[in-house]
Amino acid sequence: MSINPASTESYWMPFTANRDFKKNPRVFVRAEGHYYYTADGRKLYDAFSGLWTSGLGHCHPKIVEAVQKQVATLDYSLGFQAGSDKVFELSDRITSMAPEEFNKVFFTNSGSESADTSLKIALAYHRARGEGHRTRLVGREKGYHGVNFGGMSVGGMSPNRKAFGASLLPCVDHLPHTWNPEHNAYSRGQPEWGMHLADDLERLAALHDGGNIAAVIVEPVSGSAGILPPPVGYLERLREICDRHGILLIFDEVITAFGRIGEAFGAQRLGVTPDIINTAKGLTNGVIPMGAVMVRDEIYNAFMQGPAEAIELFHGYTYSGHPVAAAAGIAAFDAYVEEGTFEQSRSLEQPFEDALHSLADHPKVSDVRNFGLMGGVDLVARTDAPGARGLEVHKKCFWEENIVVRNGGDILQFSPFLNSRPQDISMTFEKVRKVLDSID
Ligand code: PXG
Repeated sequence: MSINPASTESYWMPFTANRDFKKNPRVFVRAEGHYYYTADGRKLYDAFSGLWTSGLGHCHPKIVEAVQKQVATLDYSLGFQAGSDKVFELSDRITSMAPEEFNKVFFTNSGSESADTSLKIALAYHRARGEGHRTRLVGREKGYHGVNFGGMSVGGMSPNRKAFGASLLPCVDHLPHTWNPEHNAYSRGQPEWGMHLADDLERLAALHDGGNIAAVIVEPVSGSAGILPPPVGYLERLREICDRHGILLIFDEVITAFGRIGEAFGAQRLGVTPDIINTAKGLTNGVIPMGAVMVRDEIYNAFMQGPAEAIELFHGYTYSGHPVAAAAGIAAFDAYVEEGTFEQSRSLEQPFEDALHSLADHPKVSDVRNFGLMGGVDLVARTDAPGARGLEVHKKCFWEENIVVRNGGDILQFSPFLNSRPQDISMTFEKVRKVLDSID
């Protein structure tokens, strides 16, 4: 078994308080099912299922076997002007579960790459149809679409943007976010209030002449910003406005796809069909990095013109459709279907909602929100130390309660396994309450 690293100094950790972390590193050496293990033999319950990634649990035997077999059979395959058998198979598996208009998939390696790929496809699609003047992109405040330049520009989480302000894409607008504690605090599921906020897109269409906007990108349920479910009627309204002005609607389903909200895709659960769907994370159950962008047939078809020997889209990654990732994806899909994972996820929604909202009366809690198996708990921030209380909860949960709870600043995020045991869901919130009681 590996041991704790002798030094943690050389590694510049992502989205981490490096100096604080390195004083007392939290390092995993193994995972199995719903648990992580540390080098000193501690076993921790994972209340975040990886990073929204691993809904089936860690080291799922079928996925492990498929990856082991694939890496020894075809470790890498040229992906440009050639492809592996596995990527074609995975592509069919994804489209077979998608809304019926979606029959084409472009592979990436992450959610960030899916975001930038979708924006590029939207711009190039309009150009291919002779509407190259559609150059504007619309995101939303509090939106998260990864960390590359496109996704960062349409994203709306200010800490992720502020150091790079001068280099953000031009021609980007943001819709207002939908969280307003005066009107929709402590909502269970979709809040009743807030549909009208979608009308801001109509305002932007008037401002820019609707004909100049290429696409709007939103997470059907905002994740990173703290779980903001769409108000009732909001996504429908966005869809209507997009249709009226010929704007493409992109759903960033990096979190919401593959059972997290009880269906293969959030679009199906929420009953609104976009034009492009971005995925990653659960596509391979987090085992191998991979993302996928699905488009409606008419988008793909718009590119299929000119000489058949000409490349239609000058975009792609060395690892697009990597065979080992594709094998992991196929095995994940097998498991989702054979184990009835999406139905199981749905059956856990009510116990999860009840357990999550049991924290609502805690004096250190200022809001609680949920949709599907996504939950957010806002903590009251300490004066002059925003984020400190959230990080302390994460650390105390890790060291004292043996559970992994994610904090984004002072917001605690919960992403239970899609096949959780109900008693582990209750245990999670009992432990979090205990930690909240024990800190200032
Ligand atoms: N879009 C969405 C909706 C995401 O949630 C990305 C894009 C970027 O994916 P990659 O694979 O490039 O990281 C994400 C990622 C959190 C948290 O605490 C969530 C993400 C990343 C970091 C933190 O909720 N999601």
